[in-house]
Amino acid sequence: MALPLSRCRAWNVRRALAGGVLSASGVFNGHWAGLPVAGDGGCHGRARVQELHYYQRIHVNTTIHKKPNSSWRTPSRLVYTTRTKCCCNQVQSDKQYKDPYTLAQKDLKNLYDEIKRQLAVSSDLKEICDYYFDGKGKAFRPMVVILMGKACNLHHGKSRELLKSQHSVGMIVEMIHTASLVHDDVIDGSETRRGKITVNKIWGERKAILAGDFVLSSASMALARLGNTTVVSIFTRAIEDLVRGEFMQLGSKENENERFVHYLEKTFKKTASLIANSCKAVSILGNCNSEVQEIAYQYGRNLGIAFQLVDDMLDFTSSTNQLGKPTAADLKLGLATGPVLFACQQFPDLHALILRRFSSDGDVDLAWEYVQQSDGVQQTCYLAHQYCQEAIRQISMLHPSPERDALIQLTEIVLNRHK
Ligand code: GRG
Repeated sequence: MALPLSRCRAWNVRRALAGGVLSASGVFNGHWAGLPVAGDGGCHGRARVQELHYYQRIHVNTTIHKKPNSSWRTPSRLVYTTRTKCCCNQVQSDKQYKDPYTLAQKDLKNLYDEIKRQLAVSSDLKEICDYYFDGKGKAFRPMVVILMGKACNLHHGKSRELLKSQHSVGMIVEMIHTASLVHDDVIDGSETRRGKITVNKIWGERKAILAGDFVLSSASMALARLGNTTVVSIFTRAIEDLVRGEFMQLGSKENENERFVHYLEKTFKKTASLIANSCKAVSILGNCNSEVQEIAYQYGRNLGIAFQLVDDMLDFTSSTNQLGKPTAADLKLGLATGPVLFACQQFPDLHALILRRFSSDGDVDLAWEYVQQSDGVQQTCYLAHQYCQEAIRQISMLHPSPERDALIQLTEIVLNRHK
């Protein structure tokens, strides 16, 4: 019998909540990392009152699609209209949501050249370090940082132009991210990344580790040059979280509920912390008050968790060509991500496979089949939707601006991305 999808989703997420899995009071490192909760969405407007309407069409219809394919998420869209009202309640303008990449393009243009200048060394170390800064990455993190910097500047009535220090944060975040990818590929023994052969496969593991270290140290120098100790400590925390998140990924939990908490905490540390903290850093550099700093942080945190949940979904729904890396990679590494954890609620036989990290013959194929037969992918997508909605709620507290609207638009791009 086909269950109504919305009810089925709600049941699973609610069941997780009842088991303490997604507790709103679950605090990780001082930051709540549970399911987003709805709030009052307070308005920071002075002369103008801003209204945001959004609604959700989660799925074409409400029955489970047993075999999701890569296009099933396409109709899943958040649709928004923003109306700006004067205090006399007259609508002043309807804002068109801008494409985030177009809006950030000017500031993104020379990013990779500047990074290469930062990595000022001769010898083959330079060649290895430059390898991924070829302009082929999505530059997702710098784009978020650039848009956030401008949205924060405008919120405080300053020029929309990005400060030099804020621009440097865009560069620093991409360098730290790339250094972590180089190390990650060594840990996982990966052979391809961004459609290219990995650094470890071309130059060997020892040189890859050293190149990652070098990129990280160059990023640290650029950070020190900003001369802001608060921003330095924010990034130190983000780097610590990256390492802790990666370390957490090496372990797991026996208990089903603890496993989900562990997964979300790992997701925050490994992916969302860097995005959240770099959003906070640009708000600090723009002299924003603590309230706006928190909005920037929370937007980045929620968007970052959603980004990783979608990444985990793509491992089951995308093709190797689309991703630039093999699919089912997580299962092959022994990792139980969102789709598997949700599938385990429907197919408890998965529990044993998760515990032995899919190490027996046929485990990977069997787990893959369970996930395809379950609604684990849809559940993960639904959870990503929830985090995106919270990201929207947070960023909507800033004054309307094209950059703020682009950050809202970005949540949809995150949910619908295919690579
Ligand atoms: C800080 C050097 C250093 C190491 C930290 C290895 C490690 C320890 C952390 C790994 C963290 C890691 C690999 C996170 C992956 C996050 C993620 C989803 C990456 C994919 O991001 P995309 O899709 O990739 O933005 P592109 O290739 O487009 O940049």
